[in-house]
Amino acid sequence: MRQDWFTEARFGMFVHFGIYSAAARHEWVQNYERLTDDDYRQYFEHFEPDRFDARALARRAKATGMSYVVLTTKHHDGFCLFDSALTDFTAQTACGRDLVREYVDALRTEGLRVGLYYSLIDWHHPDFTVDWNHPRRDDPNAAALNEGRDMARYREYLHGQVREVLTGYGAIDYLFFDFTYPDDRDGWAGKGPQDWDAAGLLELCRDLQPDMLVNDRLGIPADFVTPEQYQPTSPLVVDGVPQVWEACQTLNGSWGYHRDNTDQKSPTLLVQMLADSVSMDGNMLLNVGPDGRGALAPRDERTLDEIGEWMRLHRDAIVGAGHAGITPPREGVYTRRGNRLYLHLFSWPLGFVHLPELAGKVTYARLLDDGSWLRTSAADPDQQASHMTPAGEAEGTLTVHLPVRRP
Ligand code: FUL
Repeated sequence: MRQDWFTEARFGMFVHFGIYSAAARHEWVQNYERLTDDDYRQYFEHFEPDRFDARALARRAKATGMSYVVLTTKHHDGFCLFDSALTDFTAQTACGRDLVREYVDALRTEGLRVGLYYSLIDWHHPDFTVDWNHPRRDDPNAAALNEGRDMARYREYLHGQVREVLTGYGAIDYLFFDFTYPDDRDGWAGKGPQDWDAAGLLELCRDLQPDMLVNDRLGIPADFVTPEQYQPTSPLVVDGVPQVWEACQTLNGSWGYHRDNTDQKSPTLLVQMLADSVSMDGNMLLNVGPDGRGALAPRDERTLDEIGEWMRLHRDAIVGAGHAGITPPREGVYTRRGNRLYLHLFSWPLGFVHLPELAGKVTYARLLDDGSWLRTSAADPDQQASHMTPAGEAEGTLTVHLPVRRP
C-alpha cells in the first residue's frame, strides 16, 4: 500500500514558516488583524531568514525520532517558499533563496521522507474571492472587492503551482493540502471542492507523483485524514473501511512562530499524545514554528530534546506499532507491534498495575526503560490473600508488579 511507510513511521515534524514568522503573532495574523496587503507587505520586504538551516532542522527531526517532515511551501497568505514562475511573492524575491529546494535536499541527505504542505487558500492572489474566511471580509467595500475576481483564473494558478512543486523537486512522499470550508456564513460563501477542482488536482498529483500520499483537505477522500489538535479515541472507520489518520498538533496553540505565547505543552503531555495516537492506529505530526530568522526557539528545542530522549528508549513502542485490540487499564494505553504489547502508563501506580484479559497470555514482562524483568501474577485466590495484590480483581486479570519509582 502507498501508506505503508507512513503507518510504520508514526511520528513526523510539521514546520510552519513564512513571512508571518517575522510578524511573530500567529500565522493567521493577516486575517486576525484584518491587515491589508500593504500592511502585511513589510514582513515580505524585511524577510531575512539567515538562521533557516534545513540540514539542522532535518537532523533535529531525526534526533526526535521522527522520520518525515512536512514544510509549508505556501500558507494562506500566499507567500511561497519555493521559486515560482507564476508569482514573485516568493522567498526567491524576498531573500534570494529557494527554501523548498534547501529543505528537500536536506531531508534526502538525512534519509527522511519528504512532505510538503500547500494552502489551497490564497489571500494574496487578486483572483481569490473574498469570503467569510478572508482577511478583507470586514472591509466596508468588501463586496465590491470581488468585482473582477475570478476563481477560474485562480484555479489555473493553483494547478500551475501544484505542478511546479510536484515537478521541480524530485520525488515527494507526502502532500498536505489545506483546506476546504464549503459552508456559507454571515452572508458570505465558503469554498468547496469545486472551487479547487479537487478531483482534477488529485488526478494531477497521481499523474505527477503516483506514490505520493495526499491528505483529505481537498474535500474529497484521498490517502489519509487529518484531525487537527485532537486524537480520535478509537481507530477511525468510515463505512466499514479503516482510515489511515494523522493528528497534527502544535507545541503551543500557534502553528507559526508566536513570540508572546508561552503556553507550551509539556514533553510528558506530548509523549502521551503520541502514544495515544499510535494506540488508536494513528500518526502524530508535531509542529514547530521557526522564528523570523528561521531558527527554533530555545523552548521548542528543549521540548524536542526531551521527546527525543524518550524516543531513544521507547521507539519500539511507537514506530511500526498500532492498536492492540485489548482493553487497557485505566492508567494508560496499549500499543502493539507483532506479538509484543506495550503498556504506556500515564500515571505511575504504586506497586502494581492490573491488566484485564491478560492472565495466562503474557510469557514475559519487562520495563522498556531499562529492560528490567517485572514480576507478574494472575489474580488467583492465593494471590488475593497476599498483601501485595488487593482482592476483588476480576478473573483473567494479570497483575504486573512495578518498582515504586520509574528507573
Ligand atoms: C489549519 C490552518 O488554517 C492552520 O494555520 C494550520 O496550517 C493547520 C495545520 O491547518 O487549517
